[in-house]
Amino acid sequence: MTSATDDDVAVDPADFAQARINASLNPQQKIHFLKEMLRIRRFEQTALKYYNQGLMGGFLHLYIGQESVAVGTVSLMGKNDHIITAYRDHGHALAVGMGMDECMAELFGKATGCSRGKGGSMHYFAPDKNYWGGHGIVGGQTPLGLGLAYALKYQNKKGAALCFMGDGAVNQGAYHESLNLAALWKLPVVYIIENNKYSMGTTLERSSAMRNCLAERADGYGIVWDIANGEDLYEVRAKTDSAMRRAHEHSLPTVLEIDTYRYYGHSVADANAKKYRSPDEIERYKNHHDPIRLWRKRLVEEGVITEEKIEAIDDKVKEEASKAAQFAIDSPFPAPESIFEDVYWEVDKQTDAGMTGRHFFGD
Ligand SMILES: Cc1ncc(C[n+]2csc(CCOP(=O)(O)OP(=O)(O)O)c2C)c(N)n1
Ligand SMILES: [Mg+2]
Repeated sequence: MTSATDDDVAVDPADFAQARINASLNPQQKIHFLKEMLRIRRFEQTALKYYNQGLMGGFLHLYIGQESVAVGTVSLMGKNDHIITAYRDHGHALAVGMGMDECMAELFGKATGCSRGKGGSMHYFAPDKNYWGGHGIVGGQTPLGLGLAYALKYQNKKGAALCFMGDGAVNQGAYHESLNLAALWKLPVVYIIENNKYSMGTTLERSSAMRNCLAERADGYGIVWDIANGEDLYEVRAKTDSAMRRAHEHSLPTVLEIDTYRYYGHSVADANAKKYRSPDEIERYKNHHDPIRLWRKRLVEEGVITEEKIEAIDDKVKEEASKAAQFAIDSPFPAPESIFEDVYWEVDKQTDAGMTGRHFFGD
């Protein structure tokens, strides 16, 4: 098996704006993508401020720099499409429509958070939005994503499971076991590798064989793969669309590697943040490859929006993030007596599905 061909996208690869899925976009939709990327960035910048004041426990893995990946891919999700990711999960959560209040409160460990303050940054969940977390074990979400795809096929539903992971997760055994079953059972899963070039403080060069292309390993399983430039929202959407159509129409898996970059340390508490890469490298990405900056420029050039209107949207988004922080500060902590709740869904909800362990496979 080879990488995806140009036919999959059916456009001049240099101009993904003309891809089927992008040519039909109206100005409102394009502005919406900008707003969603700005929401993620402002949400996280606000969270960082309060984290540094010591108001949040646990880790805080920021997604800043990678926003186009979550927004571009999630923008293609329909009713039967599902999503699961690792601990760097704020961007995907906001992109699927989770509210800033519930997400911010979760960071503060408050009872109004999406996981009732018991999960924190790494454990956002919204099953009603087909969003299955937020997982802390590197690669741990890859067999779970496979399970989501299996359930879709089992239920004869035309959908896809989008399973995100970092470049470090491709070296986990669970991922390879998942690829094997995805190919063997022809499951509609799209593995999206967010290649931000680092696993904690370890560069790709030091951690991965075949480091020039992580997706290519899919060849070993006969799975179609592709690489996308994450700084171009049009390209992210075009290539994700091809992968999702392969899942929807043929119930087949895809591995899609998306090149991206994170500006902050692995987590905010990254003691080595300044040791494994140079400030120049970070500045270069911020100045020349920032997905929000590039999308803004593109929309202004296309005549879709003016800089003034973008500033107005940005102001609103900043206000939304500040209000969410205030909501979180004003919210109560979970009651001590609720400590045994929310550990196992089955224990909290004594249903038939719970007794047989068939939640997702039930009606
Ligand atoms: C099985 C396992 N091993 C090690 C860790 C510690 N750890 C947490 S994040 C991480 C790096 C993962 O990097 P990558 O997959 O590239 O994701 P990114 O943080 O860049 O989004 C490691 C080694 C872990 N959580 N789980
Ligand atoms: Mg990484």
